[in-house]
Amino acid sequence: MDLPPIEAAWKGIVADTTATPVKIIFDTDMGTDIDDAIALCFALRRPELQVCAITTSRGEVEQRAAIVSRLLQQLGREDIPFAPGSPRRADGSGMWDKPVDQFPFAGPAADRPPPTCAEAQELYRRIIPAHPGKVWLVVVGPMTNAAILIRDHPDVARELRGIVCMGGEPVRSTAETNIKNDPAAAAIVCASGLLKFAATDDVCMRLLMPKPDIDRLRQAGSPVGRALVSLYDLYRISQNTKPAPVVFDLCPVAWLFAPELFATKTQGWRIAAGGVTVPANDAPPFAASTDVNAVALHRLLMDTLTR
Ligand SMILES: [Ca+2]
Repeated sequence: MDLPPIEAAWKGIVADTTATPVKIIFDTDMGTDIDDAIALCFALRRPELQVCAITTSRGEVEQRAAIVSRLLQQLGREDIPFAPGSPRRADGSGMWDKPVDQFPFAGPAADRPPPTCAEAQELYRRIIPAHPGKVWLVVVGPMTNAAILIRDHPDVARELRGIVCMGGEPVRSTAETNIKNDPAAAAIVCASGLLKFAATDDVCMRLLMPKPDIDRLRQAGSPVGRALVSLYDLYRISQNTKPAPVVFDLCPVAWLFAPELFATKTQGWRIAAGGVTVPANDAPPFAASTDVNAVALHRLLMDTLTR
């Protein structure tokens, strides 16, 4: 870590792990890659965390919300409110990236609960002010919904404890997918001062979930294991660029209660053309990951999902 704990606390860029469970809203582009569902299941099973709501992003937000609905139903967590987010980017442009391959998991609409609210912002306005200064927004897709909250409902955004995200790649100067999918949204979030931790692409890449892990889930036969294997089998049909799932989205969730698993560098970002994240001295600081104890975090993940 580049910051001693007291200095980090003074800067407000550590989670308050003494006030557990940490309340989170999970904002996800679930349905394309598999790591969103893995990270959500992890969060639901951690006693240190309380998932207060789930919202969706990256176009096809209704399909992604339908997957969330079925997943919550299968896990017996229909008490958790969820809503689709904005189908358009923060600047109003249309967004289409990749098909929602896992949508068949959702099954018929009549067999699963409908969204709690018509739209994510309504859910944010309901949940965040009810727990002022307590709720973290965990953004593991494009930052669209967070940016719209900050821009259109700043009084509600100010009542967040903070935002953590999976996104950005300040080392290699390439555009990471979540930032690239809505650069205008990322610019709003990075300028807001609300971002406290970013799990960067180069660091998250170190967290793999190879086939023996999937086999363990399959053998576990638990509701979590069955749901994740069902989603994984749909994901495997289409994906062909990775040797195994990379569990990107686990990182910001884990940081909220186990920040010691990460090394970080305090920096701010500006968003350059195409969604490249560039360190900038005049941007509000947050903790950007520079390393992760991948062995310990992988063990924590598998213990949590299979116990
Ligand atoms: Ca994601």
